[in-house]
Amino acid sequence: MATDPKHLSLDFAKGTLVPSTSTTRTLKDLQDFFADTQTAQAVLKSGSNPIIYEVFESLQPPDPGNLDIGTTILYPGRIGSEFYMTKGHYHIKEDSSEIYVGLAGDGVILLQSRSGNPRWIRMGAGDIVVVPHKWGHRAVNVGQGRLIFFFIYPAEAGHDYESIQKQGFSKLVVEKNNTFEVVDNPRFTRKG
Ligand code: PAN
Ligand code: ZN
Repeated sequence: MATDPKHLSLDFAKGTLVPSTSTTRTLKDLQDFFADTQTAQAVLKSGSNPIIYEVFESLQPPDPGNLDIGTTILYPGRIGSEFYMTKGHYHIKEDSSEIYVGLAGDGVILLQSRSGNPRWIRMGAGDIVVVPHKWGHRAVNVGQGRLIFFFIYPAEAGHDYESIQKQGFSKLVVEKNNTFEVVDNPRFTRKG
């Protein structure tokens, strides 16, 4: 079915997209994703449930050729030594790649193959990260301000969060001496 052309407006500084639907992810949603689950539980128990990120999306019917676009605003902060990050996922339809365009802030995009082969790419304003198909991807905010990026991917891609929830990424991005360090995730078991 033919889709009508659309116009949207993106505020590069704020990261808001109009019109769009928004989703807010808090620590409660991310508690199984941070490596230091004890600290995550302790923060929640203290009655605090910080916002980790917000997503503004313009979604199309999941038909071949359609593209979904949107923005992510990832707040600065850490749980233990691990920087605030998105859940991260693989695309269920494995031939779906994605483009991230950095608009503000200082981030690291963590990528990995299904077997756990890791890569990481620095992303700030003006940086573009190409996520090839089959690569799991997660954004991490290693800066002091908000990390804001634009994304575009096939509407039929689908998101597999479960694999990440169970195993995590093979690498963690942690604070060390006022900067970031990429270290092995002790919870991750390499496959294949
Ligand atoms: C992005 C992400 C967005 C939020 O649009 O969905 O940054 O991250 P999580 O989906 O991992 O919570 C994307 O990669 N879409 O495919
Ligand atoms: Zn994706």
